[in-house]
Amino acid sequence: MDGLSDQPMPAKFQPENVPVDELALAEIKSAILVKLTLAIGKEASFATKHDWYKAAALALRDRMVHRWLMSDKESYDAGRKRVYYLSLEFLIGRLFTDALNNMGLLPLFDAALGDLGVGLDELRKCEPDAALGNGGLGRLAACFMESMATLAIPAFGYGIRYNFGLFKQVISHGVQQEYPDEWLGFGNPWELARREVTYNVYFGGSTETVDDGKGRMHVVWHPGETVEAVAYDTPIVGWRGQHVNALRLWSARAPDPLKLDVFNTGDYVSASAEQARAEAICKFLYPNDESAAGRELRLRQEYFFVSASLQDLVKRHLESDGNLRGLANKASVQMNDTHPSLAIAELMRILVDVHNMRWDAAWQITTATLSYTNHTLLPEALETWPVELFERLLPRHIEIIYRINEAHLDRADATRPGDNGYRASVSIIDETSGRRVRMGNLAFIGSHRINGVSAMHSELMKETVFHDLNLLYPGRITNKTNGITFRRWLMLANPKLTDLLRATCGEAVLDDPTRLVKLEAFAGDAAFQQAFRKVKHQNKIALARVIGEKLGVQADPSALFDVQIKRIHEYKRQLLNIIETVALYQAIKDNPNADWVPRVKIFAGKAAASYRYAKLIIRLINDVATLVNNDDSIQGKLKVAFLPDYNVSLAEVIIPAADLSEQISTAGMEASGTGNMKLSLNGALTIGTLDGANIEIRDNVGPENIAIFGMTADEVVARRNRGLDASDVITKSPNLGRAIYAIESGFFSPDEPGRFAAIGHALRHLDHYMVSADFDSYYDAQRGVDTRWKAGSAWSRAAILNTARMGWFSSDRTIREYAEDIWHVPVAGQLPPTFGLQVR
Ligand code: B1N
Repeated sequence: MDGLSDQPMPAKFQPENVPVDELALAEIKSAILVKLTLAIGKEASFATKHDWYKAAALALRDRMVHRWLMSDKESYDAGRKRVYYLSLEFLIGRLFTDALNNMGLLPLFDAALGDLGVGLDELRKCEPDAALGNGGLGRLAACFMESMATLAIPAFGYGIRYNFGLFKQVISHGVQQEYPDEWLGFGNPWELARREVTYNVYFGGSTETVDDGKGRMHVVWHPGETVEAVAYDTPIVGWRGQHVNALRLWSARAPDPLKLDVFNTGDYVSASAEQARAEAICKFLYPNDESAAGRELRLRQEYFFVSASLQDLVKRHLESDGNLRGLANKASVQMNDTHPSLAIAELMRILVDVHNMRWDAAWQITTATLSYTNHTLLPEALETWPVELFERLLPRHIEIIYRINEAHLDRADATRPGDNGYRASVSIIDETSGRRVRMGNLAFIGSHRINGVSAMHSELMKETVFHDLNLLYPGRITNKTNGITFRRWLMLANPKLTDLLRATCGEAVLDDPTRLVKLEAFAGDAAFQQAFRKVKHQNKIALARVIGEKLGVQADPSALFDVQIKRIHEYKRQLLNIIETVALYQAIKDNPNADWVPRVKIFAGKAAASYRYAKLIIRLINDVATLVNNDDSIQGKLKVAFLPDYNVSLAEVIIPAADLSEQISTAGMEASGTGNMKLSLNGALTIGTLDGANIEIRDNVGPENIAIFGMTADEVVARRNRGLDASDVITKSPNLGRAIYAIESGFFSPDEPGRFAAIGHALRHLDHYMVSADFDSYYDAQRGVDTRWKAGSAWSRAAILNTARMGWFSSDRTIREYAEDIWHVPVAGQLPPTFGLQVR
């Protein structure tokens, strides 16, 4: 790459460079000081950074709450339809600068805090990440919340207020260790406890059929256990602060938290046993990503939040509309994967058992109200529950599910009389190994729309998991390709690039990302390329500092930063990446004075605590790192960094600094991916397979600006069907053979030579994820990347074109599509002209 000029960069990101208004500044300073004194109870001279953060957050929250109440009143007065996004995961990260930015208050708070002698950036770091999610599915829910507020859709997010979020990852001698994430330890300034918004959620017991005296039979549920759900609301403000929605998270408590009579006998543990049992429901987030938890507590979590959320929305509807017949016109419920799919049975129970509605009418309302997003085709992630567990925990719901299934199977029989195979495959009950409830089939049958999350994934849904159901209910499956919020993943994460984009595309690019295409005209411009490279370089210096601090590894910011950041999973193939690293290391050692492109291989991601093979892959990456980083003979041309405890905040530092984005899943297995979008938007080139949204990224950025390699999804299926031994490809590939041999023979683990024997065995004999089979194609694609990197200007051009052509991947676009095709709600711009606050 050619030299970087020293021309000064624009200062910190300031929306529209508004000059700071002195009066407003004084008001903010005083608001922060008032919070510090009256809400925190501290004098400025004794306040810690954390006290200042909380005071500033509370001052900001006040300003959000005003808009929130106005948004609420407006939606209520206009009788607008509401969207309810039900999700067991919301991977939010930090909210402070996100909310400041959307409220247009970033410059003002920055100045105010500066005057008060505390730096905004220091305070920002005091906020713990809200990690109420595992990965892409949870982060998508957070991006969607922000986009729904931006588009002024009256919406609630519903989920669980876990006391412990996703575990903290510590790497000790290369090994992942998990520690509890006490994110609420110092309180949470964003949330408002709504003790008055409490619902009873019931479990267990039995059902009874009674005559209602008017000749109709009626089922009564006599539950065995009651848990209370208490609401905690977090305001989510949209871009430009026009609209604020609530993220409503439920906390569990026992109706009788302390049995005083038992306590008085001296049995203190039994006295609060009920409370402990209730609280277990919201104790922690299941740390599994793409695998069904299968535990009773998980089913309790699912029913708990579904029941509380539906009771809440039904109550809201009744308060304004009086009866439930028009529910589907006023409420749309989106189920984020099958985790909330009990909503189908629960809404039927509420309509039929509680509100005496006729079954058919209730069913029509239920399917018109609910819709379901599928996020994975992996068999291990498709939820099923033993019928026996259902009978014990949710005796009424299993009856309802049977009745739904009866009508559904009648329909199947009518279309394919006598076809028992078809009947068995579409049934909600799986009878193949014990009787189990298939939540995916339940979710499908109870929804008017079922969507996949990328074009390819939605097509595969029709061909695989939902093939037979799609025949029975044609037209229900639709695609909604994922998106990301540009406010967080461009403006906040990459203020320097944002400034450059504003200067080049105009201020309007902040409101309309399709204007990024204006960059195309500058893609070949030497001066612009230099400015673009300078931004990237500065971001790389910042990341190199983090790598140095956390790992003691020196990363040269002028090297190619090659990034793979995501959950550790076999199908995501971090193993392919690290084997290529080993092969490259061996090639450099063979010929250390050749013209190698210096690379830093950066990895980050967590493995589920129980996923042993994924943890072994982490160990391998770290063992390879130790050896490679300390081998002077390669003259620093290759470095390997595994950054611990990957989370939203770390992603915000890594993504703007990436040159190369690794999106290398086995084709057909990654439903969409969203990290791929964040990296490309920030000017990284993608090396990737034809999988998930990579295909649509290629279609947008152009095939010449992305490095595609490997087998297609069809070829993967074909090869699997032929049998899985990989010896054919290994024999043909000396690079691969040598790399595998080094790993399995203990070259990277001399203290325990057999440590990676299982990996060697899997690569040679099973290769289910096609790591061996795709290796040569990947290795060649990487050498193509090297060649392009050496031609500096061509690289910059491709990077600029990536940024220029990613506008379509804004989650605002995704949410517009949901609003139009699934929810049938208007969005900002389609609302009556009187709508909206006059903010500026
Ligand atoms: O959902 C993301 C996609 O971009 C990813 O490709 C996909 O892998 C991810 C069970 C999951 N699918 N399934 C899960 C998470 C937790 C759990 O308990 C499954 N996550 C995805 C957003 O669409």
